[in-house]
Amino acid sequence: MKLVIANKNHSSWSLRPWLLLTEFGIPFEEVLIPFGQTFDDPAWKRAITAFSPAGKVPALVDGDIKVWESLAIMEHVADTRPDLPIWPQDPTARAMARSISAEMHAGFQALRAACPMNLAWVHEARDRGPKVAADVARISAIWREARERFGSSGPFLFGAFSAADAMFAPVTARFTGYRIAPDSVCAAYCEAVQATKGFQSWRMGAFAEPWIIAEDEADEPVLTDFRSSLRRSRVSS
Ligand SMILES: N[C@@H](CCC(=O)N[C@@H](CS)C(=O)NCC(=O)O)C(=O)O
Repeated sequence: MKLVIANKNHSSWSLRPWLLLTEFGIPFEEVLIPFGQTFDDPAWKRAITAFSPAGKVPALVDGDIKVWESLAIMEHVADTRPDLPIWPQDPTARAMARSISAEMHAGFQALRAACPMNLAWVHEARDRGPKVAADVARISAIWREARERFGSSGPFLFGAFSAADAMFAPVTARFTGYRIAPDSVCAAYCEAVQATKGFQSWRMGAFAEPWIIAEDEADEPVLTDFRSSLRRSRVSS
């Protein structure tokens, strides 16, 4: 299998299936096609369209089969690996996991627009308006409900890591990067996702990237820049 992705620092949709495959130990070849200066760079579009008719990342190529859209990729992985608990086994938990993953896939535009994913940067906490607050409230309600009803066997939404956690992983990065900490349950959940080997490895890849996509950066002060700190520590050691 080939998973086609873009910049690890910025491409939140790419992170989702990458993390799923990595956490479940499913072998795949990573094909990273860096964005150009902007998201509609024609050379990037041409390159990505060879893998995805939608012209977006992520895209999965499994032999002759092409799958695009992060959620469809996860379903394809679940279909092809029925031996793995990609979705929770319990039907009630699985129904909720699928519903909240679809809700994530289709929603939370206010949070996504106001707080673009940039793993290298941490911004100051501030009021980002009622629509972002409503998204944050709904996401925290989802996380609290899943943790309370189904999460007793582990630190993830349904106990063990599942596709639902992969779907929400970039949101945990936004909560950290924009210092959104609604409550201790959500803070602990963000920590658990970011402590996975997969997330850590993706983040190190992101820190090693030189690219910044100006149109996708929040226009506000950066409190911490992990990439420059990393470069400084490499130079001084
Ligand atoms: N709904 C899609 C969203 C994919 C998406 O918007 N990907 C972004 C990168 S994170 C992209 O390819 N942007 C380039 C563009 O829109 O031209 C999915 O779930 O895969």
